[in-house]
Formats: sequence, C-alpha cells, structure tokens
Amino acid sequence: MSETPFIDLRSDTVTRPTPAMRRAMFEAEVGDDVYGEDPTVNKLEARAAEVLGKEASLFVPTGSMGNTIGCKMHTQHGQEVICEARAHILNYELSMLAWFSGCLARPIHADRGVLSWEQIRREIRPLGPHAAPTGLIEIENTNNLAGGSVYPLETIDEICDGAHALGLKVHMDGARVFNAAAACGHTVREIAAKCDSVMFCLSKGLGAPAGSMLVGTREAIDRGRRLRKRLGGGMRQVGVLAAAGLIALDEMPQRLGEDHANARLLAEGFKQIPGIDVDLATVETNIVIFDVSGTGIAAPEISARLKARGVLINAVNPRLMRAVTHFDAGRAACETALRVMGEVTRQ
Ligand code: TLP
Repeated sequence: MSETPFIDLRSDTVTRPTPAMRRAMFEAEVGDDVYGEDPTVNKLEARAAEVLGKEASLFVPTGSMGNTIGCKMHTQHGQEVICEARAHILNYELSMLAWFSGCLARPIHADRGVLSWEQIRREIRPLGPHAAPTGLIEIENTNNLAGGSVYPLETIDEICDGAHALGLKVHMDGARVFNAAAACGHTVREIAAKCDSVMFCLSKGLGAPAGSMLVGTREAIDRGRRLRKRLGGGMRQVGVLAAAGLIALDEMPQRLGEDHANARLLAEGFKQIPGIDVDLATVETNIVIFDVSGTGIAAPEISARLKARGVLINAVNPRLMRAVTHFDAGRAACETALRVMGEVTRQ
C-alpha cells in the first residue's frame, strides 16, 4: 500500500481501505445489482437495515446521493425543508434540494448546530396564500460544520414525535452517525429509531473506499431505489465495494473513540497556541473547528504554510479551519500536526 507523505487532516473521507477490506473486495461475489442480483450488496443492505433497526436499506455511491434521495422521497415540489443553517444539504450539495426535489431549504441557526423541537416548531408553515408548506425536517448528526456536535437522544425523539404529530417526516443526515453513537453512548439503532430515514456514510470514519447507506421503511426504500436509478446510481457489479462496506459496518465503529480522543488532543493543543481559539465544549467527536483570527494570519494562508510542511488542514473561511481525525492519522500524526501548527503561526 503506498504511503501518503502528508498528514492529512482535511477530512475522514481520505481514509484508505484496510488490508481486510482489500482482501474482501478481491474475493467478493458479485452480480448485477440493478437486477437485485449482487449477493454482496444484498448482504450489506440487509445488514445495514438490521444494524439501524429499519425494514430496508439502499446502497448508494455517496452521502450526497443518499441525502438527495432521502429528501426527495419524503417531499413534493414547492415545499420547504427545515434544516440547521450549517447543514450539508444546504451548503455542500450543489443545491440538489432545489434542483432535484424542487424544495427550498428553511435554515435555522442553532448554537452548537443542534436544533430543538421548539426552534423547529416555530418555523413550520402550513400551505397558505403566500407560504410554501413545510415538507420535511432534516437533522444532521453529527453536525459537521458545527464541529461534529451530537444530538442528544431525547432531542431527536422529541423532534420526531413533534414532527409526526403534525404529519411530517424526519430525515437524518447521519453521515457520521456512528461517531454520534460512540460519543453519546447510545446505539445507532436507538438514534435512528424514530427517524423516518437515515443516511450514513461507510466512506468516512468507517474507512470504506466509497459508499453510503440510506435506511427506512420498505416502501420508502423501494421508492428510493427508483430515484437512485434516475440519478444514475444503479451500479451493477458493485459487490466489490459492498464487500468493503460490510467490514466498515461491522468492524470499524468500535475504534471511533480513538479518533475522538485524538480530536480532543488536537483541540487542547491548538488552544495553547497563541492566537488560536477553540471552544473545547464543542469538540465531542472527530472534528475540530478552530478560530485562527488571533494569529493575524488568514486561514487559507495557514493552510498553505502547513501544506508546505506536510500537514493538510483546510480553511472553512478566512477565520476558521477544520481538522478531522481518522484512522489514517493517529496520535503521533496529530502531535506532529500540533508542532507544525505552532511553528507556522509563529513565522
Ligand atoms: N462531507 C465532506 C465535505 O463534503 C464537506 C467532508 O469532508 O466532511 N453529509 C455530511 C454531514 C457530510 O459531512 C458529507 C461529506 C456528506 C453528507 C456527503 O457525503 P459524500 O461526500 O459521500 O457525498
């Protein structure tokens, strides 16, 4: 396996498949998944549904496609989707919510990125002479750009109960729901229990080379399967990827605590560097969002200086940067990144 010369903290998407995944991919039994004949995909879909406690699941190439399908399957054109202001569906999916589902995002800013039912309830709109009706509530757990924050289980249940009482569905962007589970001490099954659909990524902290899952009722997933085909996501002999996904799902969640400990190490270390500020209370999982404005150096410039010394950390905007821990950047790599950060901000 070739080694990257960089310490790459840009995202947990950069993880490379483990030797066990590569072996499983090599040996995978495959068939045409558009005909429902790929045994490894079928096994992965059954396993994901079981782990999340839902009737069915769908293997999709990316988290973005999973969210696109999840939003589309619960909504109609001309509706609004309530989400948090930093939501991935609003900020990082090329407006697919508008483009494909014909819906408008109704963003609400929440401290720490965790919406409460009370905040959501105030923004729910019935169809009127001026207002488009609310069609769906979307919650992101963990909330990526809020620093990987975690929804407490009671908050999720309260949001789902409130939404369901009004006839509304809840889709969870659970790209990192296994990180949420590791941090809050509940199972992903408990977290997903009341949500109508959950998308989660195999390709982030769980380490698969590609792929995400969308889980929900059999009826919703049957609809989702047709939407996936419309989007060009019918992938044929894709058991080669599902084989890695099965290992990601069953063997990788147990180690996410290490990533969380490394994120804390980074956050505490960054905080000691003059001019860098981190709210340690926001660091619950594997993401650290930190403010470099006190250094007097713009975040993209810091990013460039780090890169010149072999460390990759992206700027979110001129003040903020985001570091994400994962199994390809362990404790020693994080310690080096801290040292280099100290050096480049002193320059
Ligand atoms: N997030 C990526 C970037 O797109 C920002 C990252 O590096 O974190 N939901 C959430 C919460 C995500 O963080 C991401 C990816 C997705 C959905 C989309 O997943 P992919 O990249 O598989 O389409």
